[in-house]
Amino acid sequence: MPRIFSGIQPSGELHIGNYLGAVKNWVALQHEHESFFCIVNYHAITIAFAPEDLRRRTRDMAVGLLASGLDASRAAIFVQSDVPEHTELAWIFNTITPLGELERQVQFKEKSARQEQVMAGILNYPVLQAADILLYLADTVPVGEDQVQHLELSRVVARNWNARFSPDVPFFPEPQPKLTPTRRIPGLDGQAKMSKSIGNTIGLLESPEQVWEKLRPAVTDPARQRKTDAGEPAKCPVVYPLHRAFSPPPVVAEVEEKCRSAGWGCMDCKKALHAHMMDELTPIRVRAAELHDRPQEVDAMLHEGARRARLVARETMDTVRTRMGLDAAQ
Ligand code: AQP
Repeated sequence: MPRIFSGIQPSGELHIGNYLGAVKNWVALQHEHESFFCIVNYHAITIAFAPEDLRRRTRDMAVGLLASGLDASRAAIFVQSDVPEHTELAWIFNTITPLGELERQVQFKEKSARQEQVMAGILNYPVLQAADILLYLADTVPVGEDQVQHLELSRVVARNWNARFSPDVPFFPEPQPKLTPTRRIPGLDGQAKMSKSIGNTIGLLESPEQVWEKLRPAVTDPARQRKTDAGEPAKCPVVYPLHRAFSPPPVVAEVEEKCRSAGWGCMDCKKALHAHMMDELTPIRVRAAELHDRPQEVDAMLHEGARRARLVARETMDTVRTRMGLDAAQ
């Protein structure tokens, strides 16, 4: 079976952008791929955090992933710090990655601009990401659009290492992104992408009331000042894209027609969206509540995931150490 890897940071609550851009795809792909899904806590410590929060969020993330439909009997679901080979390979990759490649990463520029003092971890983040993926020799990485540039860097890393240490038959594959039709979910502000660290999110596990409180004031096409003003769905930055993600195609067609003819006001449109969102999200919320009450089961699943991941990770590192002459004492 072809192998896939993907990761998610426990840097905040799982939101519908993560779900639509990545996790929903993981659930679909786990059936036809040998799958490794990692809660990347070493990535999450590149921004400010409190240890107790990190511990809780890591468990909550596992619960959210399982409730979304990941199946621990098919996929290895694990925490990055339980597999030390990730940071070992990242160090090695740091030694073959030109600084300029890291400095031009858009996410580095954006995240470092939000911080007073920029730590090296923010710069080296995509090197660790390359190690995450290549440790499992994964050639396909289901991610949202924001990760495409980082994957380009993973290919550069794979190419550089192969050229130096495995020139005849490339050892590392060059991983390609696998995007969904909902590859970039906008945040509630209608400007930036939906993002945990910006706080413009709808949480995957929020109650119908909480979701409505967020949807109600969401920006729509500015041309629709009154209910009788006609609008253009393409200019509606949040509600229309979410309809496309959650509502069945006949409803999306109706939304388009009712917006252009002013047959619905924006509030009618939001109510319809809310109903379709909750149809999909309520069963996930119910499953998550059940899993929350069984923390030992979640922990056992994470341990088993790490055990399976380490079998592959150790094998990769054996080859890497041998090819690089890092095995003198063995
Ligand atoms: N708005 C989004 N639309 C589509 N996909 C998204 N992803 C994130 N935001 C969107 C995808 O979710 C996966 C996990 O993301 P992550 O948590 O590892 O990193 P991120 O992209 O940095 O997510 P956030 O929410 O923006 O977190 P912070 O604010 O902590 O950096 C990835 O596949 C990502 O593409």
